[in-house]
Amino acid sequence: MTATTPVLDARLRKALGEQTIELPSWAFGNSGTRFKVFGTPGTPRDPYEKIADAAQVHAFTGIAPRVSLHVPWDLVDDFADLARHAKEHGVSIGMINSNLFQDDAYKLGSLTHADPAVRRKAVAHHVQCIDVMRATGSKELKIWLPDGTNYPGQDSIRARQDRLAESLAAVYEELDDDHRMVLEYKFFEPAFYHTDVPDWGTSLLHCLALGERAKVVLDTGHHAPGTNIEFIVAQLLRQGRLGAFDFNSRFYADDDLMAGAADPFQLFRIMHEIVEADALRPESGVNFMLDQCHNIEDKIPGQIRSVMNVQEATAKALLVDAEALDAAQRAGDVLGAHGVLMDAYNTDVRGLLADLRTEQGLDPAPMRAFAASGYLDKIAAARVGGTQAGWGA
Ligand code: LRH
Ligand code: MN
Repeated sequence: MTATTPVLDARLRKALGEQTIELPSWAFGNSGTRFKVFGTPGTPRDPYEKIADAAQVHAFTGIAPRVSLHVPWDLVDDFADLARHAKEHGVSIGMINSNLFQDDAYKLGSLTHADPAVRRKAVAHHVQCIDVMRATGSKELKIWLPDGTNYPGQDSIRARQDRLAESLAAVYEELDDDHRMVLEYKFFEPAFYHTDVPDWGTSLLHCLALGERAKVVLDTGHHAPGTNIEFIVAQLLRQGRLGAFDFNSRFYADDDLMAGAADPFQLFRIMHEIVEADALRPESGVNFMLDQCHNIEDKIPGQIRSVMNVQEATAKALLVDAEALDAAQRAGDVLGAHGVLMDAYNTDVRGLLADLRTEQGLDPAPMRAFAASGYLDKIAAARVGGTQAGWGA
């Protein structure tokens, strides 16, 4: 196929126009590794400043209208006021993340702990998160468990699953009828022998046991190297149980680098499965979120770049000639079928997206426009004193 300049037709305009990507509040705070957490001039000191920075990403990309909060990192006295602040900045509150990985009580487990009192504490933490959902208008509770063991024999794998199922049911019970719960899996870390929700199958089994409003979160950094993530996407979509993505990228482990930076082809393959299953539509119920840490790069431009990477992968996936692909696949034309996909992947969509932004009244080049806005200098000058936000580990 000869390289042609893709046209922003009605189908693309609609699909790209209604795409939204949710941003993690914690990406705007300081983060790092066990070796070092670097501070940055202007880093937010509270959730209000985090949301103001997230709103910048939406202002320059037009597709990031929600901010996901993390409890207790984003605790405030008045969550309704925080939601009002978000609205004033043109965004809304998205998923509420619980935190079971920083409390001493959870050293040997939280929802899986052998001690019923510890499990009740962990369930109560989710009741607190559900109250935050009610106060902010959020409809989604996002749960990731660090729970696991470091040595064989340390605890009963089976008993922990039974305790987990019971605890999750107690949390699910607390949800309002219009609330959803999404359960995230991760194959290791901080536990190094077994993890209680290590893979999509385990998360799916617990979600099926809980009910219709429990779905799986797929964090792209939470798989063993070599895992075919788009296969998992296709399978979860077939079950109607893909609730959300935590997009990021990695070269080795849970590196939490910018989505599409380490492996743009993988992000494209994932979005191809989304488009092929017609799951890009907002009604599909799949929440596309970023879950990243900008340890050394500026955080707001890092989020803008990441949103653009997801948008570019989506535009390329929308350019796949579905008819030609289907025909080649049915004909067993291996190279033909592969070629159809690669033609879309190798298509430069930056011009098409620039046109879309211009039509939306946005600057066609968000990174350049944000840099020219002087916002980073403004916050560096204004945010002096206080404690910069971080993971507070
Ligand atoms: C766990 C995780 C989870 C969040 C945390 C910030 O690794 O991906 O989604 O709670 O990062
Ligand atoms: Mn995650």
